[in-house]
Amino acid sequence: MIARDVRGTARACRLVDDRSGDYVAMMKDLFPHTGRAWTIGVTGNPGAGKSTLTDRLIALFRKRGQRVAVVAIDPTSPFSGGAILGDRIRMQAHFSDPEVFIRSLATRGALGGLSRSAVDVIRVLDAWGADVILVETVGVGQDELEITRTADTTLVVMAPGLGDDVQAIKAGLLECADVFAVNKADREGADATVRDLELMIALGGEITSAGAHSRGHAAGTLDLAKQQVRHGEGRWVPPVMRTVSTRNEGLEGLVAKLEEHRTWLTSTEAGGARRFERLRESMRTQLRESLIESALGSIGGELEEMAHAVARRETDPYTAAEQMVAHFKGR
Ligand SMILES: Nc1nc2c(ncn2[C@@H]2O[C@H](COP(=O)(O)OP(=O)(O)OP(=O)(O)O)[C@@H](O)[C@H]2O)c(=O)[nH]1
Ligand SMILES: [Mg+2]
Repeated sequence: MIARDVRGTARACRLVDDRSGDYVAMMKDLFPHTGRAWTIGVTGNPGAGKSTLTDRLIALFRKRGQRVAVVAIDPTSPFSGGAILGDRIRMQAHFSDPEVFIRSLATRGALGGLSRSAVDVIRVLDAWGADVILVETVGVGQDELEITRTADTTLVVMAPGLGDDVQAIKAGLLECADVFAVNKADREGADATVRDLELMIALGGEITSAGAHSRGHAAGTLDLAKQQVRHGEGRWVPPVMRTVSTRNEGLEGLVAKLEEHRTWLTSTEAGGARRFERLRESMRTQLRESLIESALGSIGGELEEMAHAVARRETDPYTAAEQMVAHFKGR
């Protein structure tokens, strides 16, 4: 894989999927070879045009001579059954390009679930030598939000006429957004979506950056709020870009903004702090999963017994959990 072998890399991805054999040992070995890739999360409502946009982004990055990896997450949600097939069709042109690696990940019931697999696969592709890793997720569900939080740069794709537009995207997703693309800008309602988003960003920024003293009086004008945000602690203000990915319009401008964000991440104190925060967060997730795994392994049948005891009302779930933790610690 480190020799940039595609088949080896695919095999490594499967090891991650199965979490079998020497998976952890492999992850340890390859970690020193990671840290070079730029991870861009592409998220947003079902059908907003994420895959079409991703396909265009692949083409743009390839034109610049960069190696590109794509991780398409299939949430197997009621919204996008068959998403993988659709994604594959939309990115078809790149499948024969040896400098492009496309990998799909399905939601699994496995412990640690999707987000851990995604983080690991991203590391594998980083070690493979990807310059850019595009991670497509539908912006619904906790798992997906978590994945979005692991990206260096998060692109939120919106489309006009998808119901309540701005209201439809989750607050958590809004917090994650570094750049917005109002895709399908050829459709009616794009202007309104752009306006709503800009207002929302300005208000959100004002509330968090100006803090307590601005509470209590009505929000200022859009421009005023924007100015306050821009001057606050080197904060990044998510730009709102228009794209028509089916016609390849607005993509160069979008990439320019994504790159601006990358520069912000790597060259400012606030960006560095955010990168560190993300790393710490991913380690916390890893720790939580490792703890649960080893606790369940060590407790064994006790969980089952405790559940029966709780069902018979001999004890309560709180005491049961405390006892199990005590036993686990004592081992
Ligand atoms: N009019 C118009 N249609 C677009 C544009 N971008 C994508 N589409 C169409 O919108 C549909 C959905 O596009 P996808 O790229 O599959 O959207 P997605 O967000 O990946 O969808 P899921 O993965 O299922 O959530 C397709 O039929 C695209 O051809 C655009 O800019 N304008
Ligand atoms: Mg898609």
